[in-house]
Amino acid sequence: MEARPAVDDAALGREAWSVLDANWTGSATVPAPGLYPHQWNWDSTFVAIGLARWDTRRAGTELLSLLAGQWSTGMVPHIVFHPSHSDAYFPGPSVWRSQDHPASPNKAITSGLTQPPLQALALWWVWRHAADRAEAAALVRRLYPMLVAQHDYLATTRDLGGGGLAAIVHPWESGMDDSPVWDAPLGALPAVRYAYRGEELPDSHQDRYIWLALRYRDSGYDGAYLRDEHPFAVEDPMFNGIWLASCQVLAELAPLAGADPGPHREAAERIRAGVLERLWADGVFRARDLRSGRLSPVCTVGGFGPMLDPGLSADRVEKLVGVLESPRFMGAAGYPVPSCEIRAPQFDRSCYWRGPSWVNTNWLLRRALAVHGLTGPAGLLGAGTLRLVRQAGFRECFDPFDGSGRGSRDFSWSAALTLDLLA
Ligand code: 9WN
Repeated sequence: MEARPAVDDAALGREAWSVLDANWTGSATVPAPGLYPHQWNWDSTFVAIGLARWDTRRAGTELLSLLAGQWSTGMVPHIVFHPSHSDAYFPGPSVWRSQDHPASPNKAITSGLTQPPLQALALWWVWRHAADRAEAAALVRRLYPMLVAQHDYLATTRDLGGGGLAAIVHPWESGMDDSPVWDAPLGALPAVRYAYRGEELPDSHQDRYIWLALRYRDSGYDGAYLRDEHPFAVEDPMFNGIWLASCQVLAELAPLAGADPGPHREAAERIRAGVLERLWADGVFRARDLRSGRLSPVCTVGGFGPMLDPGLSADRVEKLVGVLESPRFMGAAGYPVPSCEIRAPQFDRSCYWRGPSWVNTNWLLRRALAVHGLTGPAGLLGAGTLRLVRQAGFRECFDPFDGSGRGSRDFSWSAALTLDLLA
């Protein structure tokens, strides 16, 4: 593995700030230089979490610039495009055509999909840790109605299964693009091939990603189409676990905005009932494919998402922690937390969401453990994550056995969440 000279906490913190400053556009932080030149939804939100203790204003600007891309339906897009780099990432604005849709914002060009609804949790994190309390309270008042609209959108347009959960309609919406969880639903789609490549190549998942995005776009980003026709609809435990945690903190924030916390508590109860009834099987949470009715046979880091819920019962938490600490995940890895269970045939230590460890999911799991008072395991997870970035730098993801870096360098959420872990 690549070795770096040992860095102490102060030097690591300085390096993290310089990555964040280099990736800052003036109103948002791009995920990484080059490969991802636009604002991504959960990337930006993790950056706001990392900034929360240090710079209230910048964390707020990050969230506000993302929410400037919110559609009038309440949907918060997975990408807000930087206008001057529009051709630098495929699929770009010409594929999504957001400007042609009446619900899209006037002043931002966006994708038509969303990503995990982490914004309320980030806002709460900012409010809880803010050095500048007045600034944080003003931010809460400003963002609260936008987050209510986002949650209403999920509870209505995205409850495609009728069981109180939000369905994702594209793997990109999970944030875990190539997770083996999507293999079965993607495999059930017709074979497609795209002329955009200008050459005859075998059908790939990438073709199916584009095909799904175009079908949804060509429906006019229509909710009834999603319910009745769209061939990809999955209830994902991480997406819904994040939503549940966001509902709970929105209940805490509501009084600051002069609003009633009751509806957020009720929403959290509905989602909790939904994940338990629909996604719990064999001692873990699994994604439900609404089109086939099947639960995913493969267990991934996403299956721990509902542990972010402080209301999850102690016996379920115990079972989940048992799986997390077993050789299926952390027990056989040198570094936390493999994105796919190690014993699964699909596990691949070097391929994005099919095996490598990620700083953002480590942060979420550390938070989930802390929420349940498991400070010992939470501390170990935080320390293991810091070991990764100390040794390999702020990489996009890491080999879970030897800790070597994978994917992009100078990756923003790896840097930002390091600042939080160092606190
Ligand atoms: C598609 C930006 C994004 C992250 C996702 C990660 C990857 C995009 C891609 O990069 O997804 O949205 O091009 O593969 O999987 O989590 O938000 O960093």
